[in-house]
Amino acid sequence: MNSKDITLIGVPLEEGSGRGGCAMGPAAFRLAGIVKSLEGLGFRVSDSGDLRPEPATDLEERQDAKNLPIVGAFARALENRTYEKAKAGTIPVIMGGDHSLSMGSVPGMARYAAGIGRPLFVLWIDAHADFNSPETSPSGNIHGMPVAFFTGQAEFAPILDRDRPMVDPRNVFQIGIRSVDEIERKMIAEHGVNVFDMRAIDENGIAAIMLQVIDRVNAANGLLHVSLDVDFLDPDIAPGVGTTVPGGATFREAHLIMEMLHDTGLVCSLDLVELNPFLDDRGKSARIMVELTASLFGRRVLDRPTRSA
Ligand code: HAR
Ligand code: MN
Ligand code: MN
Ligand code: MN
Repeated sequence: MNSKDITLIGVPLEEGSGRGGCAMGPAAFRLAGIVKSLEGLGFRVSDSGDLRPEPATDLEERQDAKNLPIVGAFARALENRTYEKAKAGTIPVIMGGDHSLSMGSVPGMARYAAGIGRPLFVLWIDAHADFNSPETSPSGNIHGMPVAFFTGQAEFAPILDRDRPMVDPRNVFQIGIRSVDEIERKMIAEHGVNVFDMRAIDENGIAAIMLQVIDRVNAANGLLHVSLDVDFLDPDIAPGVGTTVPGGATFREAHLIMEMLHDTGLVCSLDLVELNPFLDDRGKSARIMVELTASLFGRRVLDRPTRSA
């Protein structure tokens, strides 16, 4: 999208993750200078503050989808806020919060995309596939379920309208995957999710993978929502996350993804998720996430001829 307006949406949600800390994420992103760094790139940035919904009284507590009343309330509030801010012509940047928030941000963008007649694609940058359902989840933590939810494969409660636009699982690209549960592995294959695991990155390099993704979105005249989980990065460079998995992406691999995406102009919205400031080392994970955001929105070292579509 070519908008020069960004709306920040704070989502202090941690109940999807099974531990405390992610609720401090929005404050840490602000402290790490996200507003100034985007303004420095020529954007008008409006911080819409933090969502603070009350737990939904119509959703029930259950052991296989923990804290559903509050997670569901956040999904509803965020679906709406994301949709409205996109419809107003701005680029929503969602500061999480754990990854269950994508049960709100992605459906909100799917509603927006459907309204303008374009397909929504999702780039899921994560160590995890997050394709569990309450039936398959080993933990009951909802942050392991959002992809199954927004593709319509895990409608485990009346959280959002069942007739809402879903994302076609074949329009989901996952990069950096290195921790997948047994049933999840079958599910993502069965539904045609495009998965580039760490081995694919090692064997082909990030650039070749990204060109495939970009070509697919371009060919369909799609919009691209980017969902960036801190644990995509190697724990050495980003320790501020509850679910570290060894063998993650390097600083340069992550930046190259963002730089290549910027040049396409396809990105319509961004989730920054799973940052846990309580586990961080002197703010370094918050800072690297803000730097990656800057790269996505055009920070560059030297000018380059833009790759045409
Ligand atoms: N697959 C595991 C589960 O469902 C762990 C999921 C962890 N997810 C995140 N987000 N940290 O990617 O319980
Ligand atoms: Mn995740
Ligand atoms: Mn993850
Ligand atoms: Mn199915």
